[in-house]
Amino acid sequence: MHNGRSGFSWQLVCACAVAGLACVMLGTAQQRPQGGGRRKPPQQDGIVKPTMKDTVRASMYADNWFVMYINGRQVAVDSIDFLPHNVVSVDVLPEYPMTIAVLAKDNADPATGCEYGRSIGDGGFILKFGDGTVTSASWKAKSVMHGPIDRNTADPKVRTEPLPDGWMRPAFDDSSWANAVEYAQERIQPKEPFFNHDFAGAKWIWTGDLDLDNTVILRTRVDRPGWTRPWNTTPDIDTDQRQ
Ligand SMILES: [Ca+2]
Ligand SMILES: [Ca+2]
Repeated sequence: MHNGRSGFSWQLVCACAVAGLACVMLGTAQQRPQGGGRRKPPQQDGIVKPTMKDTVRASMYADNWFVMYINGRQVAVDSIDFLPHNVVSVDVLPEYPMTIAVLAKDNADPATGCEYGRSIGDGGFILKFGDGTVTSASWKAKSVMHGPIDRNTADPKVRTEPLPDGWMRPAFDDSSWANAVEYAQERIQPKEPFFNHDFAGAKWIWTGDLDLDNTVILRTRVDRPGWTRPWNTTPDIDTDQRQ
């Protein structure tokens, strides 16, 4: 009978569930330290370490790729260089004043500045941090690769210049750079991942030529007057070293 087989199955399920629960409880009792309380990890006297409460979430979207430095250190790189368009979202540990420096690239052939053969593509970058930092025209922007010059796709040529020494470092003087230019979202036409993240209040930025400036560097400094580090430890590691 259908009902009889169903009842047998439920008995079996219940028996297994009870046995499983007993095993879990036994395991938990064995792992719990004696005395019942949770033990604190050993900690050196006077040392205060940063915690996840000190971090903020950083979200970035680039058309088409970017690498980001905070206070001179590389902290994020777009994991997908071309397509599909994606949002990179990471935890960062801000220290103020905080210099954010971004190198962003449109999808462009280094030899011609074109994409898909002889087409001209456009760029765009947007960022928002959990501390309220957003991209805007207050950022500085500079192009280091431009083309095709005069939009001449029949005989495409590019203009490049070397990255300035130390362009990502806090002490770098960007006062001669132009301000970034804000672009309307309709002009950028971001793809779906953008709408699944919080970019409220952030502006799309680039240099003054969204089409022909294909590699750009962007900088800003975030000040928090009166801010002091809640922690007193400093890193011993040097992440620039690979040994
Ligand atoms: Ca372009
Ligand atoms: Ca593009």
